[in-house]
Amino acid sequence: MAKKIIKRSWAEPFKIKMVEPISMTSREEREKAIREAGYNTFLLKSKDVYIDLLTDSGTNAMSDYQWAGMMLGDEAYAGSRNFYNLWDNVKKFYGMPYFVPTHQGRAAEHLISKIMIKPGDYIPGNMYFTTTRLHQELAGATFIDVIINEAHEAQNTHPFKGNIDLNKLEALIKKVGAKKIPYVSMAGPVNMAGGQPFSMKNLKDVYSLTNKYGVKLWFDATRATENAYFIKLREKGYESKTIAAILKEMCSYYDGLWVSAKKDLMVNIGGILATRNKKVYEEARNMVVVYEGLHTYGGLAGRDMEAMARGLEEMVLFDNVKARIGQVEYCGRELEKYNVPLVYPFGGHAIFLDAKRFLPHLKQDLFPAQSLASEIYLDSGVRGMERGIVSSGRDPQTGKNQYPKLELVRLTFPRRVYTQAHIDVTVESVAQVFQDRKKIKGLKMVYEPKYLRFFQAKFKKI
Ligand code: P71
Repeated sequence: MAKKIIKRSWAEPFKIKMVEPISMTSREEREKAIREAGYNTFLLKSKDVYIDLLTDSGTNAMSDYQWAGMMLGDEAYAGSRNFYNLWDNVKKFYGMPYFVPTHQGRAAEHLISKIMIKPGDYIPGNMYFTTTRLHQELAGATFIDVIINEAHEAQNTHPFKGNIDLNKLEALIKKVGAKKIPYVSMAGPVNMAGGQPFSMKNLKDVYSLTNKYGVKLWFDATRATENAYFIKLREKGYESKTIAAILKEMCSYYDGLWVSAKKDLMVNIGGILATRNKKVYEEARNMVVVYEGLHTYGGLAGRDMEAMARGLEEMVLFDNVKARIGQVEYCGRELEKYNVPLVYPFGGHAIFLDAKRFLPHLKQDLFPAQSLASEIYLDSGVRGMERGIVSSGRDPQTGKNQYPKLELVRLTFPRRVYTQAHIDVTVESVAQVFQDRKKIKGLKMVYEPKYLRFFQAKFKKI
């Protein structure tokens, strides 16, 4: 008898020690909940959600090692020992000598934008992120997208869709002048592109180019270990390097970085601003006192900083990243079996449903991704997030709606939280909605806030 090839699965490198009950709701209850939430999944109460794939931000499960650290919180107003533990690990894992804690990522974005940007400046970046771009704009800059064109094509399977287009970047530098570009804002992986990484080669090239013109390079390192994992998997020469070594090499090309610790570090709250630039550090250390708190706590409790310090040690463990990205990929492969249109390649933190192809009968003005997210919730209580025309917002100059090429629903996976059975239930629900997609008629926006409208906008069914 011929020998069968036996598949060898990966599994999580941890087991469950504590559980949190979640609510199962009826279709009637969900109909009421989503109507009251104005068909915006951000406005749902968590008690009405079954499987919460809104975000991986602050929703992760901490380890027993992190929880033990929470008991060692030194809540001194000044000079908490947890701050120094965290600083040591920021140096160790990001290789940056200077560091200021903040309460979360956008607080670090706020500080760095205020410090570096003058009104009339330009900030090139590899696709926008909502909060990042807003802080850059509020500081007086115009954001310019210099990501490669492939990133805007949901179907394109380029392995590094987070790459910066060097020609676009150089053309901008030549057009507006290096003096008007305080820094290039580079994220990896790129959230809005579908969690797509950049390659080390591209980073090195961007570094050479910016160096040539004397432009600084800053890093949104919020999910940098996922970028490092993709480099290990996809880029020649990195196969046998550790995640920690790849991360350290990535960081070595940047002048500084900011992090929302609510992702990679697997904590519920926290942010990092770190740099090798002493002048920028001194300004940040001074400014953090105004907006966040003393520079040895930056809006955080001592216990939060200890959980972050320990999260830094865990985030670089290969098996952790592999299981995390493996779960995302599992979801994608299962959805493919039902021909659900997705963004390719699968990203690090989420599966992105391609709402334009899912609901081809809806114009973008009818908010296809917003409609799809609310229909999936209605079907099963699974909560995803719109990442399309609502998230993209209005052009700050003209006030007109921006029409992004990507009209997506993000199903985002908190780290170490959900089981494979939860993923199966999610997949079955999306497949059901896909089967019934012709019934979906779209939405009308009836309330629109000025900033980051996707958080609080309200809709009515057409
Ligand atoms: C995510 C979030 C949280 C979020 C933010 C805005 C709208 C919806 C959800 C936050 C990020 C991020 C990157 C790459 C900076 C921040 C801000 N992501 N950079 O994906 O992904 O960090 O939330 O800690 O302030 O759900 P912050």
